[in-house]
Amino acid sequence: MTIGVRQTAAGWVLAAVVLALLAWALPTQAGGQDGPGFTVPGDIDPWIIINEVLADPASDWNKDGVVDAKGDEWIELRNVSTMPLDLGTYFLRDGSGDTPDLQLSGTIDPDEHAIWFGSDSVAWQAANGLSTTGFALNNTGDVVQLVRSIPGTSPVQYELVFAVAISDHEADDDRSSGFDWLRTSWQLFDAMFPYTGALVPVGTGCAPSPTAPNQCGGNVPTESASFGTLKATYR
Ligand SMILES: [Ca+2]
Ligand SMILES: [Ca+2]
Ligand SMILES: [Ca+2]
Repeated sequence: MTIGVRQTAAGWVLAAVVLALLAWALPTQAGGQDGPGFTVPGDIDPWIIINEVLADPASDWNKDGVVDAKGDEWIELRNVSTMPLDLGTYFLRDGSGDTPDLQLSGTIDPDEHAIWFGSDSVAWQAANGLSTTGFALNNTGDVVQLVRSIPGTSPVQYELVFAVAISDHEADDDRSSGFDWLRTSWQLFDAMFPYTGALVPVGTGCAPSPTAPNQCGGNVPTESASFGTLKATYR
């Protein structure tokens, strides 16, 4: 599944992705939510975003000594709110089916960039008697979803929190893609395997940045309005 992420407004990206995902019918609740920098439809919770994804690893990203197509995939989340958030009810999954690939845990601080590897997913799946497929992010493109369990549902149901779409040329050896600092565009980080084609997102020559802010070219957080979060990031 490939969804264009060419739009310049992050909200637009989300709207397009979410509309495409509605057929998968995650349980819905009434009302939209507004958050920092976003006005979004439906159930989208803008306080935590999928900030960067690397779907086709060719390096030992999780530093376990082995380069593994499954274990070294990674997904970076960013807390774009102003408060610490408990991740215990959040899950990650790709576009194949409703079953989550990983339950998250711990808390994420404001502007913290937290990362989960395919190996984390495998470990969680093994511990829960599930098939150990990991995230299984398709190298021809995929959708990555952050979902949250709905309290009181049995069997447990999930609501969509955030989703991004990765296209074929983004899911190639050690290329990641993600939002710029202001979350206004979706960029390709292809320093390790330059992309010279014309598809968007186009090549930037910038490097993947697991657990760090996505900064690329002039795309550095310099606005005075974000000084507080900037300070928090580098404290
Ligand atoms: Ca993959
Ligand atoms: Ca590894
Ligand atoms: Ca990053």
